[in-house]
Amino acid sequence: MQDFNANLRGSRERRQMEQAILEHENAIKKSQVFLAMKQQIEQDKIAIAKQRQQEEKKVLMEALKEPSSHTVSPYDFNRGAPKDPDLVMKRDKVREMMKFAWDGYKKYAWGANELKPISNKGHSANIFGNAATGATIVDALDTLYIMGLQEEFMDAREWVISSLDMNSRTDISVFEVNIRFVGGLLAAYFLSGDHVFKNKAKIIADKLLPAFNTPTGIPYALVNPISGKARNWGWASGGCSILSEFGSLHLEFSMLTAVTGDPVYLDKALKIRDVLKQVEKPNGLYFNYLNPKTGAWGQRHASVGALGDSFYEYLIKAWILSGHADTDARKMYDEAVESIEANMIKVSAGGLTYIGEYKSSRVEPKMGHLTCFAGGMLALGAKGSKDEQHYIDLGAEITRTCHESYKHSPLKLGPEAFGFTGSNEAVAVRSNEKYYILRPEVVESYFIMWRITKDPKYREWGWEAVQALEKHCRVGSGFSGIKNVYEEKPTYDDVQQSFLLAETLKYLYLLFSEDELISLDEWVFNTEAHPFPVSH
Ligand code: DMJ
Repeated sequence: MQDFNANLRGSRERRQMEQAILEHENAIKKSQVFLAMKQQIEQDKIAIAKQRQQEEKKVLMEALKEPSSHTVSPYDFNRGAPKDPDLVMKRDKVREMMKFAWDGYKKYAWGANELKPISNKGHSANIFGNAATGATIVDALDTLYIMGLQEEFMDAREWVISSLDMNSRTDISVFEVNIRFVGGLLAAYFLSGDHVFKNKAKIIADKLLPAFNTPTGIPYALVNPISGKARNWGWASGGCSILSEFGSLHLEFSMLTAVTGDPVYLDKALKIRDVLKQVEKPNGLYFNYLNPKTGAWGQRHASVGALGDSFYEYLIKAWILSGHADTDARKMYDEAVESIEANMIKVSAGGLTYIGEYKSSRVEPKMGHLTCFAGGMLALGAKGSKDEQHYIDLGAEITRTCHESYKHSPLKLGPEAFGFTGSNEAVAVRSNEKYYILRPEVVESYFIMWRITKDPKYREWGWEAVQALEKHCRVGSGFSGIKNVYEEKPTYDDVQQSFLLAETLKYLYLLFSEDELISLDEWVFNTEAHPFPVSH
């Protein structure tokens, strides 16, 4: 009986084992099939991407043969050269820094999005979809042109024709591609008059259009350039789109319509504006998150820094760019600024004016480096407002506060965010806010404030920034961000952001040029500092 039971158990165990082996083998076979399918899908995607790339190149070449209805003459970059030897020296220094940053990128990271100036290799952030799409080349084009770095500009042009390809297989950010690529190419077109740039801008902008297929017309944040599938960032308040992202398309899209004659771009931008005009604005505030399916706000946070910033900038700039014809934009800007002033602008105990972060009816006494562009924006919006001097003064105060944040660091470079509580004002409190990544907003405000007020302190502050960048950020083959601006001996993040070349160095160069070079009466900068001509 014992033997019988043991046999029975033995054969049951054996059957179970055989069954397990069978299942295991089936699973292996299945995963091999899945792997083969995955490889096939990847290969198909590569094939589609290659085919698209070739088709686009053909379209580009064909378009170049045809006479264009929209033409511009090349801009004379020699205008606005300073005569004062001190200014000449300072401007030449900035030009040399640009050349250094460019040469390092060209030598070690050509075609990659950005340079790692210490490890001497390419770098890409996920905003670019992790593909090598030459963000630095496109972002730098107009700065090279303005600085008269002609050989470098022509190298960049060649690369745009032969290799600029946005058919990456991963999702790309609608906002980043718009401000850096579409904006950069359009500005290169307006300055050089070369149709290559205009046609390439259209090819890239067209890849963003599927993101607008939502019930409200508010676009998603990310789009796949091959499949056209779009989605929002997983972290953005339950599937919401972000105000600074979908609110910063108007300048580029209205310019695209102007140069191509195709109304589709401006229509998309106006649809967004309609939604924003109609949505309820408690206390007159726009919040950072909006659901593209329902048109309702998400989390009730408002900011003139991260997540909100360039939406406000684009309202006033749309008015200026249109030659003051876009009165809707002006009205929206004036009302928004009044609400920001009433709800978010505070004066610290030490007398510093700052724009705080509005979070569910409370204002956090903290300002981001990103918010520092607002000094320039407020001064730019002064003309045509109810009280011109008031807004110039407000812009000046915000700019002074941002300068304080630089002054308080031993490196004379400002942190990512700084607080206003306790006795140490305009200083970063949290350790993860002490970094500086070559951002432009503070020098951007120096530049605009200088052009509007002619107060020499803005040039002095700009020169302080040049010296600090040169002394602390210049490393190996380029410029690097710094992990903690309060450490006398800096440690580096080893990334040369493309906006150093697009914005920071461009604004500094213009700060030491005369007003005729990219006059503010004739040009409007997009949020990545790419200039577009004012419509007359
Ligand atoms: C740039 O890409 C643009 O200026 C954008 O509007 C905000 N952030 C960076 C620079 O800091």
